[in-house]
Amino acid sequence: MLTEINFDGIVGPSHNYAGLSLGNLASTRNRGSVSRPRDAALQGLAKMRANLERGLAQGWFMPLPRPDTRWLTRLGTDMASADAALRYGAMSASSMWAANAATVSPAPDTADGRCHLTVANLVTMPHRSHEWVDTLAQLRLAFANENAFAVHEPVPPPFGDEGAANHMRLCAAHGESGIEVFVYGTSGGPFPARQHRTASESVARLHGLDPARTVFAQQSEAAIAAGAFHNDVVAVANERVLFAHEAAFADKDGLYSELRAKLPEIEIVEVPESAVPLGDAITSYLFNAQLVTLPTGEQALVLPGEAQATPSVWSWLQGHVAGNGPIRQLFVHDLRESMANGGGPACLRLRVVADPAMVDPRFMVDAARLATAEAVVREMWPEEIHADVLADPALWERVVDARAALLSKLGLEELR
Ligand code: SUG
Repeated sequence: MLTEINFDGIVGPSHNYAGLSLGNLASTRNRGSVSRPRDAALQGLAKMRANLERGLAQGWFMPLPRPDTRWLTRLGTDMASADAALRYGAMSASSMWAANAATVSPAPDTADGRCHLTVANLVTMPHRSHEWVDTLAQLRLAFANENAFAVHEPVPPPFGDEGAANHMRLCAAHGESGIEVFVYGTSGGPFPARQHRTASESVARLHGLDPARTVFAQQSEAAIAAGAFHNDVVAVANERVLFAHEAAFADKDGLYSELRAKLPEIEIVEVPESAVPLGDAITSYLFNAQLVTLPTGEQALVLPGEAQATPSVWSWLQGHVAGNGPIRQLFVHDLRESMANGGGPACLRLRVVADPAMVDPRFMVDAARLATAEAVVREMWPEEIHADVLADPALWERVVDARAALLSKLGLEELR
């Protein structure tokens, strides 16, 4: 039975605000702020529990090893002597944003009938460029069943690939064959375009997608320049619904007509600039909501608190649910620790359409396993991290021990 499973990244114990992501306005704005790793992880786990209680299939990924001493070794240094930029990079908890772990093509879309995953190389940002090694190890464990899954190595540099954050799938129902939309950037004004078209095309080839059911669309330069460093900051799709800001795409009319031709039942919900200015969409993360299909068949948005706190956004949403639009319910979550680094509800999860029975059960979540993870987080995760403390060996040790405790409680020691 094919189901959409949301795999959320558990926020790691080194979560901090080092301001490493140029073009991600929240990351830059919060540089040097005091982070709260324990609250951050609990906020993420609370979202997982709520989605589970809503009847959605939920999985998770473990935090990656931090500090990443193997990366520093390859750079000829270590935590004691590395400069601050490399030390911050080695301590980053950025793998929490699982939407950047991989691009996923479910079995009904691929030539060999398996679900294909390509780990993202994340080459544009140094602090994220070393995630893929440990993410790949984790994907190979979670999706080890070769009858159901094919897990690919990253597309080689210099072709930047940021995974599912720049990929949307439209279909009549998750278990049916879909249209896969790859969104790439060419320029972003002062900011980098992180997803390269060559990378997107490579992933589509590796996954064995039907070219007639694959679409490549350019992200608008204005959106990147305004802070939409990934497409999922300005657009999200679920089944037959595409929910996007008017300014998301370079050629929206061309894209919409191509999509309508390929999937006649598509419903495009476009939010105009006059109702929600692009700047409000980006600070509120309206489009970085999880757009999900509830067991009733209704679609719902899982939103960050910032969406409710932004008047233009909240009034647009209230108007939509009061009318006949396809989004019928709104759920709001406090994810402010992740949001302060530019990561909303949709960034925190990787969608995999698969049979949950084919996934390594240690990566599937239930209430008891959530309680286990919460207990470890409450006991072991640092309460606060000031950016200057990232140089303190006692913190490095604490982060290593906290992750080790989690892996051991969840039976995942082989990821150490
Ligand atoms: O890559 N932030 C992440 C946020 C990723 C959000 N993901 C999606 N949109 N899918 C990024 O910019 C901040 C790290 C720092 O500043 O310390 C960071 O990496």
